[in-house]
Amino acid sequence: QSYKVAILGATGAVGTELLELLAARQFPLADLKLLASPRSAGKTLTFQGEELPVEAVSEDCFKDIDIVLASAGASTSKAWASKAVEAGAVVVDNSSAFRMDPQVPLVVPEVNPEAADQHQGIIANPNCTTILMSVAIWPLHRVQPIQRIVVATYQSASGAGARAMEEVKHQAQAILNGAEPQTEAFPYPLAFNLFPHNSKLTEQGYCEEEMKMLNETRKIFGTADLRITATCVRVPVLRAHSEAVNLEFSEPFSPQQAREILRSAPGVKLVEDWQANYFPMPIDATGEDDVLVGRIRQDLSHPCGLELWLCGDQIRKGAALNAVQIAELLIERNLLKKREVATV
Ligand code: A2P
Ligand code: 11C
Repeated sequence: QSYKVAILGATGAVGTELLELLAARQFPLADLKLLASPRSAGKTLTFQGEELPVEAVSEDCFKDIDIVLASAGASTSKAWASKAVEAGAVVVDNSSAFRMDPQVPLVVPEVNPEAADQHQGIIANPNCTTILMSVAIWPLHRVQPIQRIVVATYQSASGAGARAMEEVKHQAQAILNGAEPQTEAFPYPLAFNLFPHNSKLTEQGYCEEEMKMLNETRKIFGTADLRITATCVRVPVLRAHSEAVNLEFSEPFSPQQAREILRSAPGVKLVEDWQANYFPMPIDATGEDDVLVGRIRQDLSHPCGLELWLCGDQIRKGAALNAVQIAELLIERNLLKKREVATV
């Protein structure tokens, strides 16, 4: 069996990666439709050596589509997801539009694949920082429930899209040429700089990105009372996010045991060379499927505390790969609507 797939936001950073992953993973495609804004209508994108046209998203473009992989921002998803569902598709949505909707499963396949079974047409892909942290800490949480998480993130430009990645390169060039860096996608120059995450601030003093980590992790883990605090920071890295994670358990959790668990955990690669002081770095995580985890150590300030450091490709596991894995899960678990299944 093969399936008709549409990518909404095909021209973006995540959309481009979705195209690569569908090809690399030999996703069973009957047809692939590329959708973006009217600005991109008439463009073409290469898929498996073939030039495919990009269409502007429209009322009738979801007809006969089985799966929509949406990565065009929350407002675009809010405008089009229900239309795609009405047309009979299942939408895997990478935006924040529906993540906290109780009717919408929020899925990291290594953590809560069974949540997908309850879908009603839309499945949400979590925020990138949340996906990366969840993959790394869930295997520990299963052995001994985590009581509290304190996390600081070091987030790359890619989280703000393809334009932002170009902007940081131009800024670096401008600075090296002695010129003023220009800002458009970001509020401040990012090259040779960093700033607290540029999402909207809430009344409690946390920014939206930080609140996403709190709320989404709780929903994915199914633990409404898990205590989490986060500080999210944008750093001048192109496309992999890093996170310093402090975990508190109710009993001591030895670093050695954590290492053993993570060595065989799905989606995780243990990267530690203590002699060489070599641990996960965003350049090593770039283009990788796995979340790189290392620098696992006892928290000296708390007998039941554990410290770890992780890096993961924001565009890949943080977005596109997780979405494709969800689509694969829909097929494996027979969760596409019957009438939508296309035959070759
Ligand atoms: P377009 O290239 O036509 O603007 P990124 O996250 O890298 O910035 O990419 C965003 C993606 O979302 C792009 O593919 C972009 O298409 C698409 N997009 C943005 N706004 C809309 C919209 N109103 N309708 C459809 N697609 C949109
Ligand atoms: C960032 N995580 O790195 C954000 C981008 O809710 O999907 C993605 C925001 C989201 O800036």
